[in-house]
Amino acid sequence: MSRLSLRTLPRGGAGVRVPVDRPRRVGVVHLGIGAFHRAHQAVFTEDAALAAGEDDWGICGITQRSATVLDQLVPQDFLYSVLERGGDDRVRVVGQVADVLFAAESPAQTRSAIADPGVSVVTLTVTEKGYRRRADGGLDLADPAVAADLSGASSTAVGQLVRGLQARARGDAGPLSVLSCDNLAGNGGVLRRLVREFCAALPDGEGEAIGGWVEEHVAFPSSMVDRIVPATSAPDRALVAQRLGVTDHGVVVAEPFRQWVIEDDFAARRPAWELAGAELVDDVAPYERLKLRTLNATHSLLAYLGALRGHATIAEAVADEELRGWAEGFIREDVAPTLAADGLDVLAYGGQVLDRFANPALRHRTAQVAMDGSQKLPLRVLPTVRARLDAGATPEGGALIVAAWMAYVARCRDGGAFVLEDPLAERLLTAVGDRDDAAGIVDALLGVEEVFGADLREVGRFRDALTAHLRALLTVRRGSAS
Ligand code: CS2
Repeated sequence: MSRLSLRTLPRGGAGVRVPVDRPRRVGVVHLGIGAFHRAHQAVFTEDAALAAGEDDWGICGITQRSATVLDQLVPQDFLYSVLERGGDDRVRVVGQVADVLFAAESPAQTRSAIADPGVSVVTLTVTEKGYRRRADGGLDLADPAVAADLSGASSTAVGQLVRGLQARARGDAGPLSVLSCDNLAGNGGVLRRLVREFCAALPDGEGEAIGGWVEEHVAFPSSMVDRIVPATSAPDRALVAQRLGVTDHGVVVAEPFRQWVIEDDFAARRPAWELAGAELVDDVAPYERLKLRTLNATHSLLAYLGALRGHATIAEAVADEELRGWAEGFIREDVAPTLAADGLDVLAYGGQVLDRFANPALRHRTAQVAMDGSQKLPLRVLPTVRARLDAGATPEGGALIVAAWMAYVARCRDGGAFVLEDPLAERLLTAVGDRDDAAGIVDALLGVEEVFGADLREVGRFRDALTAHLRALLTVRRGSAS
């Protein structure tokens, strides 16, 4: 079977959609062109460009970690398909990506892409850990990759961005909007702060000039993104090949649902994303809070508790009635009261989220969502925990999620099929050591300030709730092992 490309592009057919027109020029640079971007912002951008009749919103994708995306997309003229799983499994070929660069191999081209006067938007999906923040939210200048970028390397997203902005300032290429699409509350403000701190840390006064230019020319709108995009599997590729009649090495899988809420604060032209269903609003914060604290937190609950119970996928975990009950209890008892002031219907939203998780065709692995817990819990679970504690309540559901993560870390220490994929893995496993009592494990992990700050370990009520949940989780395991 031949491979997907402009030459072999099929004409479409039942349940297949192919690009009508391809962009003539690049208008967006995207840092972190993984599966999520390709199934989310790229689709919105293609729909927006088609609806507005604009052909200058091609995407230049930058890959940070490996050249895999290049191997997938270059031989295919950057075409790839999105397989929408659930119901009738639709295939859509997306043609909005116009170029892909591997930053480590092409730092100069990466800078030129950001400095191109035709580009007016840079978007990012580099995951929580890609921001290289300290626990207090500032740029981690002690991180070796950040330090290397400050002296001229180009391996972190913030480093690539600032080097590109310097080139843009030199070339007087005009204002730019930088739009973070990662699951961080206030992601625009977070990124602005990191860029400022990177500029300030540049040697020899270099930073002052670029810092000033950024303040005047760059906007950092926040945004909330939502679409479940699990890792692609061999059966997904086979299904696409069968539908298209050509093979596609770049297939991404997604649920039918997609949402994008964007703060309407741009410094220059942007794609007409509202024509593709995006919501442009004055304040994204309530949407971000709702999604992070409900969807993402419950995802983590199902990932850790599900994995501990031997459920391979989120759909299996949410079909486990006890786990679904705990997820509902967490949303009702902990999340809803905390978000009451936002005036959104948390319970209805939570119900829809759990129904989306139940989509059996997605096969989203619990181990995938369980990754990087040290980076995710502080953003999606601990704000709820702190808010409940401040209100004088004990967040039982929040404590259950944290305890499940702790049990998962301990389980990874014990080996077998469990592997701790986390930038702090070594630190966490060393902290746990060979402890196997609940109080000892809670004590050791609560002491990891990068995750829990210095406050939570002092709250007796929280520590007690954690210990009780962890004890129950460890007992079940011992029971089921014997
Ligand atoms: C998930 C998210 O992997 C995870 O941690 O919670 O990637 C989730 O699927 C997306 O945020 C959905 O929009």
